[in-house]
Amino acid sequence: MARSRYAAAAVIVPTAIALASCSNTQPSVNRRPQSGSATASMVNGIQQVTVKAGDTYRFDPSTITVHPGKVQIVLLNTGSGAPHNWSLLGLSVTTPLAPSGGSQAVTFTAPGPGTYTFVCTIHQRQGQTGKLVVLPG
Ligand SMILES: [Cu+2]
Repeated sequence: MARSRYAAAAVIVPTAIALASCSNTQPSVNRRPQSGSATASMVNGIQQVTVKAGDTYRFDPSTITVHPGKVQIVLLNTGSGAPHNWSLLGLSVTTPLAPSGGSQAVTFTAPGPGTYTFVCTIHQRQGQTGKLVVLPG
């Protein structure tokens, strides 16, 4: 038992040093981890995913997997502060800003197979980003 705990600590220490070395240039909010992944579920023939965003400036889930076809993203703002939106970078797919406690949605046709970045356009610099994975076929 003690032996395995020691081994785990040895693995963690170099990571902590690496994170500390870049902390001078990044505000602490940027080091919050991304979390969660989801595969869209079919609702009335449209793949639907609900994404939460709150006061931590993170999307949950931050990785969304869809198949080709129509996709609807429903953004819930679970925070008590800033509004958020959900925007697929490089494509004209953006929800309106959802205020604290509110929700907004956008429906679009999935782009070709690949991995795309989505952001909150007003908190992108604070790391409010995620990945949309479009599967082939
Ligand atoms: Cu935001």
